[in-house]
Amino acid sequence: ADCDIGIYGLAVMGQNFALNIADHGFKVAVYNRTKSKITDFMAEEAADKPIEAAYELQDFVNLIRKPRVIVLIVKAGPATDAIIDNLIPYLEEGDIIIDSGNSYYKDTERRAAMLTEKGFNFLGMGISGGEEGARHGPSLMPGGPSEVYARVQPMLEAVAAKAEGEPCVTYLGPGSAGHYVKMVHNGIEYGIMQAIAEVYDVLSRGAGMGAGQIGDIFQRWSKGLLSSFLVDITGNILVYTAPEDDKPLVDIITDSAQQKGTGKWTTQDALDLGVSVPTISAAIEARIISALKSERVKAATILQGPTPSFDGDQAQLVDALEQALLATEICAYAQGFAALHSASEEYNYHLNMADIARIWRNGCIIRATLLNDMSRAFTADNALSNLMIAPYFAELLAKAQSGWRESLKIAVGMGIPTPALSSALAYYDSYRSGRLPANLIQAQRDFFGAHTYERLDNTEGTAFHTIWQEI
Ligand code: 2AM
Repeated sequence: ADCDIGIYGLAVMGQNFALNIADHGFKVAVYNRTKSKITDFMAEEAADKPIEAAYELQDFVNLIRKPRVIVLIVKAGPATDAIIDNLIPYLEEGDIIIDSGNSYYKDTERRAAMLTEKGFNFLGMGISGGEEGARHGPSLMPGGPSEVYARVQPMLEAVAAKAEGEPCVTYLGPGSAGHYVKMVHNGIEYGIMQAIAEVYDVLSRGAGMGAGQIGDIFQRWSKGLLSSFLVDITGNILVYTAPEDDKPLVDIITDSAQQKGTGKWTTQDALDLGVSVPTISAAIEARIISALKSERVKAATILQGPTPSFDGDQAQLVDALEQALLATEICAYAQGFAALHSASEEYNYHLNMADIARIWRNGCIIRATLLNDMSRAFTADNALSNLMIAPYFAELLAKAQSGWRESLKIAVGMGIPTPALSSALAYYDSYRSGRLPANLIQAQRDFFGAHTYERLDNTEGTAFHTIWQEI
């Protein structure tokens, strides 16, 4: 029993995380339900590494030094419950289980309570960065008891991505804080991906540019304020043509997006908490509509709209869209942080927003240069009610807004849908409106349901009701 840690689950993420840990001087025990994956892994990637395999659960657990640390990197949901149940008979008091799947945060709460009750320790830890991140440094989002985190902190700091030398991992908060933060990370990711896709659509279907040309634009943008993983890979994707094809691969890919649920959970929970996350929600809805491929193809022959064409200045459109994308990204992050702010109060996570921005700077899918500035903004004020009003971001939005508005006018005129870019602008315009038309909503509610209203000229919050019309 001299392994420092056990990894349960040898799909690609698990394999890569095991290799990453082994590369940092830790001895790793590995196990997987399907035995052939263990055999293959040991014969190839893990050969010559300080990795030991077991083919039975008892042997796996025996390989690990006590108190044991076992990381689960398996399918989220019932499979995770089944695996924990199977492991329990082999565990001893004080052993630590870390669930690194994309678990729903309420499942994490439940598992933490169950395992703690039995005398075991549990951390729910989000991992982001995909296969590459798991192999060479992911962003890690752990939650649970702080003293349990302290015991695995050196190992996690060693394997996490680094940003300006600092590890992209920190203790986030109790209970399900880690999985909650990971969930919101994925919600922001959905919003940004959709915004990028809309910009591509305006340039492609709208302005008639080829994928390669648009790819060059994204590659240029990725060197500026938009510098980020998602903008960078978009540039690389758009300029790619497979050797066997005669056109860019992106042009051949079916336009139906799939989803696994973490983005949707962000919207669902935000609605429960009464937080507005319209750009994240727009992205979920856009994926849902995209999946209606055959309905859309039929409707295209029935429903009328302009045929996209653009005879304006392409360079100006490109600059305007750069501003629209920048502003929308800021709004997506602002909505995500607002969701975290409410969740932190509601679930007593005591989240430190600057820390979260800091560990998202590298390793994860939403890594972006702007996160440095977000970290600074929250360091200056952790209780910041909305990222948009931090001076640096208010200034960026002020500069971006004319291009943002211009590009949306063009998109709307051409009939190109821009749910993420438009919802972000509506979010910005609503949030900066000292007066919204909710006075009329209140009047309507009072008219048909006697729900009462308050008056601007009455500061005591008195409830008024009017008989609007004799019936
Ligand atoms: P497998 O290789 O045996 O399918 C991602 O799917 C990972 O989760 C894989 O390692 C997979 O194991 C594991 N997994 C999924 N469902 C499981 C279950 N019910 N029990 C054990 N492992 C499971």
